[in-house]
Amino acid sequence: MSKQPQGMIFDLDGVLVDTAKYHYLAWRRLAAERFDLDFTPEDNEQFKGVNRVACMNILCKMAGVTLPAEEFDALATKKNNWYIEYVKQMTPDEVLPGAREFVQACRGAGLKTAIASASKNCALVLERTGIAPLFDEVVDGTSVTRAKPDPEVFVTAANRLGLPCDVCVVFEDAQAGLDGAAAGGMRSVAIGKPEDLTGYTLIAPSLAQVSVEQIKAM
Ligand code: B16
Ligand code: MG
Repeated sequence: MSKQPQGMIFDLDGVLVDTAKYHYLAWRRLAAERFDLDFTPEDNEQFKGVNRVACMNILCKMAGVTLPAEEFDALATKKNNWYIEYVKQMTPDEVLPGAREFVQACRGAGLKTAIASASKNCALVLERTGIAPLFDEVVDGTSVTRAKPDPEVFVTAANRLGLPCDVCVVFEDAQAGLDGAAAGGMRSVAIGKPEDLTGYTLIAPSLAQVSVEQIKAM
């Protein structure tokens, strides 16, 4: 029998906040400007949960080019600057439906909470949306070296919460993140559609459709 969950580890983009659309718009602009590529929402699925350098590698592969390191870095920076412009305009309204309420309910039930995000812009997103006080720990792309699906970001979050991985549950919208949770020996709740995702313990369209009772019964 599985152990009772004690730690809730949340991905940021696409689970707690609606920033996935801004990443998409910035990659789409770069793909059009530099490679004359039409970057579709389907292409974007591969970019979810994956760190910036890994996303650039996928884009170069899609365009069929190998870039010198200097241009590679310059393009990644350009995309990031566009993304930051969007994030600077964010308001607390862009916290996803049910997210604040669900995290609060978890804390009210005595569960520990953490963020595990690939993003190096996590601090700015938290500042704009005001949700940082809801979390005991934040682990982001500035404190880990290996990209999801490597479990490093989730295992680091569990360690910082002072909990073993088998009592932690990961909430993720990206396949790379669900794979990372499984590799770290954690149960997971997929946020999204069953046709896009696999390898999870539970699935729901958003945190508005998940209850603490369901998690405790996992
Ligand atoms: P940045 P998450 C991820 O955040 C995004 O899903 C992914 O699309 C993005 O490329 C990655 O962060 C890196 O973000 O360029 O801001 O460092 O879903 O792990 O919270
Ligand atoms: Mg995500």
